[in-house]
Amino acid sequence: ATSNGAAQSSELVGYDEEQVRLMEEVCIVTDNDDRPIGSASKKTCHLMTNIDKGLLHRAFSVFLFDSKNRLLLQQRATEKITFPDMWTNTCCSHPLGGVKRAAQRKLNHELGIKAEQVPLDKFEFFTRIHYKAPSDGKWGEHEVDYILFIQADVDLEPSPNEVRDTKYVSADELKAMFEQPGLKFTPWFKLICNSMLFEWWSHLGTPALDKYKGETQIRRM
Ligand code: DMA
Ligand code: MN
Repeated sequence: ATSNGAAQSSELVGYDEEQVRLMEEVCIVTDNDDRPIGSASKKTCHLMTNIDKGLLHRAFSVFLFDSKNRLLLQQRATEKITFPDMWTNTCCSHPLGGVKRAAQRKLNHELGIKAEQVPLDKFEFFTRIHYKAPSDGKWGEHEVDYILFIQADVDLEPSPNEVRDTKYVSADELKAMFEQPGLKFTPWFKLICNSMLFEWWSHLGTPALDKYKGETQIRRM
């Protein structure tokens, strides 16, 4: 017997207990222009039956670069209910308050990075992307995703329940990974890679990057 509300629902039978528990977290439900219109559980927000009716929620994606301009990738744990085992950007989740504070908290939760190594004022907001992507038929994503960069050298202690592997890559090394058969990437990471990422990355640490920051328009992808 369990008192866990999410665990009792048939959709979540057979999944990792901790990941099932996290499906009870709350997400901000928004309209197409990212205006909050309510809240719903992570489970509700990620069921394709609800996404197909238009349910949309707010998310964030962190891209962490080290001082050598290498991007930190993670491979999602096999235990993840959505997009398991796929390679993706450093860290993603759903904010309840400020996205930078949520990013700092999730970098610690997923990767064991101490808050003092990723201070809030080091995060740079670039833009928001609105995208929809199925995971396995039952589950999927439909988000307005805040894209954040941070450049910092950090110590990693990944949480095995969240992260299967990590890897620092240069832009060329990432492009080579895309050619490797058998590696799978999350849809939102591919969307960002196929649009803005490599251009922004090429300007990392230079004033030329500034013009890309703080975009007000939501990019529809
Ligand atoms: C959700 O990420 C956010 C995006 C941008 C896909 P996630 O599935 O890793 O969220 P969580 O870590 O909360 O499970
Ligand atoms: Mn989501």
